[in-house]
Amino acid sequence: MPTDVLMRLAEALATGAVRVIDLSQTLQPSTPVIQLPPQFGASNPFRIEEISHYDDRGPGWYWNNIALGEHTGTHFDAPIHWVTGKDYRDGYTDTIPAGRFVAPACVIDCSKEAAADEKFLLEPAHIEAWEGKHGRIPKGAWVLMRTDWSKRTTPESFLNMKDDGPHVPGPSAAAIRFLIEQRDVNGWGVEAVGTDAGMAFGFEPAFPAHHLMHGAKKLGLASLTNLDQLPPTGAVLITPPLKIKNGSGSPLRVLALVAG
Ligand code: 23J
Ligand code: MN
Repeated sequence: MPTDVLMRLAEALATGAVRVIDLSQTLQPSTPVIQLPPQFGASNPFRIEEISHYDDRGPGWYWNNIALGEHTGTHFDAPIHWVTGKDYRDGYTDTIPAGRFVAPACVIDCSKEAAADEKFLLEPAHIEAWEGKHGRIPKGAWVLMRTDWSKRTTPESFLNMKDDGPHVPGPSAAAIRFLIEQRDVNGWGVEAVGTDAGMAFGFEPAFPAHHLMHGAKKLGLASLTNLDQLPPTGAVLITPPLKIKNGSGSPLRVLALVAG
């Protein structure tokens, strides 16, 4: 019986006592991309183009060229993404300390609330009610908002754009402030296209999950899936972005280690 902690982890993975759950969407040309008002620059959708497929362009190999915006599909938001984080030299995808890419997760289930109200906002009172059942959010943890939004499989229903803006659930500014100031989290993750609520352009401050989290060197994860397969506490996330020089974020594979 191995006693070293990592050898015990390896054995638990081999026996299935610890499972790996993929929290990433499949990246494809139809992957929804955030839509900002037309006066702002636009993020490109995912594109893929075959180089060769065991054919006269390459008889023994298959490969593709890809192109995409940094914030496409399941993706990571680096602190430098927002103007409030612009002076953090360790806030780019290539300079964030790698230790921050492995951290525990607290999952707050807001699926019933989001089903009843597409503009549901998580407030500090919801977080404190969650802590009453599951314990205090530890320093350095990810906090993930489960909404079951990833079960919306058409781009239209996922983005849910209405005349007054996207009707998409997310955090209030007060909830984000609480997670930073009272809990010192690693970052904030959601199932929706961006870490902020759909109507967050009108919040004070605008886009608080970006403005406040990144201003505090915190990280973001967007377009997560399978959050319904995670326990409220106890999962460990592995979330390394691509090491893009001066990158503001990147698509990534998000893995959760779950015991039992
Ligand atoms: C740029 C501007 C506003 C937003 C975003 C990007 C994102 O959600 C993102 O993917 O970081 S809200
Ligand atoms: Mn982003």
